[in-house]
Amino acid sequence: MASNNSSNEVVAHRRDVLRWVAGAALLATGGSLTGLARAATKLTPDAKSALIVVDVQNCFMPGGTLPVKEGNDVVGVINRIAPAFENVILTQDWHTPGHASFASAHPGKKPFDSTKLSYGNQVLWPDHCVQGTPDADLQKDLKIPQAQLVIRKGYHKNIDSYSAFYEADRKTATGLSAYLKQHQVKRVFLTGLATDFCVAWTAIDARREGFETYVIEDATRAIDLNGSLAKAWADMKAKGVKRIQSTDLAA
Ligand code: VGL
Ligand code: ZN
Repeated sequence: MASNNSSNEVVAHRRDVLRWVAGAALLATGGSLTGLARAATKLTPDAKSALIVVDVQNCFMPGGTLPVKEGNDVVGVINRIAPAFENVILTQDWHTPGHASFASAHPGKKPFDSTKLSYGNQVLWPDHCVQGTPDADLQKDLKIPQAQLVIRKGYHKNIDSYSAFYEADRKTATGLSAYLKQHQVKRVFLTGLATDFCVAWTAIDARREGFETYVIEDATRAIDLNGSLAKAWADMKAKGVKRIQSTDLAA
């Protein structure tokens, strides 16, 4: 029957159109099916997710004592995504005067040299983020009123702590893992400074503690000392850390 035929044709045509749209979408993502899935599914932070904002402090801003290139650029990105998170943790690098990670505490050493401390190799930094100084304050434009915990680290004079979970002796826990677990957090999203030191070490320890771990790349900036950034991404990847962009979030 004519009417049947034409409606069959419409169905067939619609199917072709759908096939064409799927093909075009696949082409647009460079032929990658995972790209297609990524375009379709955004990550939605839930009650089991926490945003961790690492060391967004004056010391790491241009003009601070250990400036990270474009360090101030993370603030806007973090402010934009933070409202999507019910759980937000901030960290602060919080060193004693004369801290063991400071080159000034090691006669004959200069900033960015290395030395051996009791727990292993230590990069030596300019004096930075000293407890109670304006340099150690959180960057003033960071707007995350719901942040529930500020975790300070690096306050033991003879031990550094890049990670927000374990100090550099790899044994002394900060308590962050237990805190997150008691709040039923399963998934952490990392932002802040610096990608290749405090963010990377925190990400790798988050995996060690069993958290699903994402680093939001455009919400971080790196120091990149002797190839440290490429090495950090490779180490994070090897531990199952997922590298995403802020646009991958439904935020
Ligand atoms: C950091 C070097 C020294 C960081 C802290 O926040 O990545 N880097 N202290
Ligand atoms: Zn430090």
